[in-house]
Amino acid sequence: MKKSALQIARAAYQPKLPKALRGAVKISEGAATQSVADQEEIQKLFPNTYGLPSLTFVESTEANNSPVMNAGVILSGGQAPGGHNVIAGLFDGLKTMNPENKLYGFLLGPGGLVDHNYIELTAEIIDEYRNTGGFDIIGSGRTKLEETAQFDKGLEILKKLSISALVIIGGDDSNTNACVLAEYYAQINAGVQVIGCPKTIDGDLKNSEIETSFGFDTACKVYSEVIGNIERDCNSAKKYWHFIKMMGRSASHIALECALQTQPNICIISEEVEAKNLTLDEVVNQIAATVATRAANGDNFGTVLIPEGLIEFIPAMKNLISELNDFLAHNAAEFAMIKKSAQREYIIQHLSADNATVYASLPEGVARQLTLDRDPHGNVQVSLIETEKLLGEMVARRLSEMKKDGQYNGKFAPLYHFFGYEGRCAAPSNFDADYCYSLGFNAAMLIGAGKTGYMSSIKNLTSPADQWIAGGIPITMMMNMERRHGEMKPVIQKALVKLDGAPFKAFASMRDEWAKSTAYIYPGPIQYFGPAEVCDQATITLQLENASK
Ligand code: FBP
Repeated sequence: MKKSALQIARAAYQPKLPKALRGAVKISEGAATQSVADQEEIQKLFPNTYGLPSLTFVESTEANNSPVMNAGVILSGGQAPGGHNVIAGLFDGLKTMNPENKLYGFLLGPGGLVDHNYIELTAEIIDEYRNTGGFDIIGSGRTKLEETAQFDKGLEILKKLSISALVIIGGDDSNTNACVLAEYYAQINAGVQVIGCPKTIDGDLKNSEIETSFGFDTACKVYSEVIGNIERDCNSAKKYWHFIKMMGRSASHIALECALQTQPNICIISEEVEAKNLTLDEVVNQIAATVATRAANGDNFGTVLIPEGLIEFIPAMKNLISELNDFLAHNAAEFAMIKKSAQREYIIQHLSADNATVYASLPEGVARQLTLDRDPHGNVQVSLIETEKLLGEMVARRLSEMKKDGQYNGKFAPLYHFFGYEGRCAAPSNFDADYCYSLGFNAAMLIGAGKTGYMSSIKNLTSPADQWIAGGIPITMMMNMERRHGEMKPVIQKALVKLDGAPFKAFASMRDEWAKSTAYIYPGPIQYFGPAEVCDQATITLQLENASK
């Protein structure tokens, strides 16, 4: 296969590992852990994997001789830069433990385990994918692993291939499923360990022990490069308002990080909208007010960042979506029979009065998008909702009212963008290449130590890689009970933007200035070769969070 010059140069990059993982390791056990909330219920549901200690690997002088074993790996959910390096690190870790060890990859996500679709990942295959973006080495998928029948079906192929450990690389939902699977296999004495790895560009799988999910760094740097380019275009032509929707299903971490990197005129943070109980009209009025202020200074241009999950954080919309989720989960078959032209009316008739009023007020397109199929985890597919257009059109309407009242006298020409898929498979930054390789290598060490129900954890990430701390965190520690598909379920708690956290505070202290003046920053493309301050910087979010600890 023909390769670009950068691909060839990148293939030779040797990712950095934490010092403790460069030779033989031994485990230092922390105190017993408990879940972040709902301890009694979680403990009851996970009797075998609850309360385990957190683990840290430290250097050892004794060689780690381990018997031959086989492992399996699954990529689950949305792509995130660095997934291939997790697999490469896992492969190298397994081979370090015993060169006879084998690694199998299940194809197209968790479905590959259930349907027995797999390949053996040989050194030749792995070498083709080192330091590359994408998940195409084995593909990904969103099949939810939650039924005992699926676990048993999976066990058949694991036994057939003599696989005694499975690594699931995924986001909060997939790691929740990894934990359920670990518990089940422990309970039936299946002889299969399950280890999770924290993946998602959304950056919402993090907590006191997991500093960031992989892929967030690269994706934000790719988006920030393009936002910077748009800002420069915008500041050159001085005639457009750019409404840019940023991926991130729920939390606004991506929008916030990109705002810190590029200093746009406006960035909406969904979590703040919810905390202030803002209505859609209030959000629109705020944007329109900034457009008017800039116009009064002769600046009929600007950039607005909008997190894709915004709609679910506007309290009235949140209530509506929550009722719609329950309603559609219980009436899917009947709804599917309704003619498209009658669906809106059908929904209005079946919702409670308040929600029906909100639903009826929505533009046709958005109303339809809210009833589209949920993803397998029951989430609304917010990436399909054109929030940027909804806001842009509402701002235009508001500005024409303001014009009539003499409060605005400018030109408003909006342009719309959505940055999501173009960042998910980018070649990983040095940070993600190193972090992912370490996560995978570390997962192999957890397997070697006989652990199950743990998430691979690499900490101290704003220090140079040799000072990173490697270990394992019991997945049950991250769990609480939440309503899903109309039922209470144990799930990993999603990390939303904290309004008292350092990244939001830094943003809030500067945003009024960014709104008025034109203070754009142009980050430029990710650099792989050159000085460490250009190539190896962690995200601003991570730097601010770690500095505030
Ligand atoms: P994960 O949580 O699985 O990592 O996926 C994140 C994400 O990229 C979201 O930002 C986005 O809303 C969603 O996936 C899009 O899903 P799909 O890839 O199915 O279109």
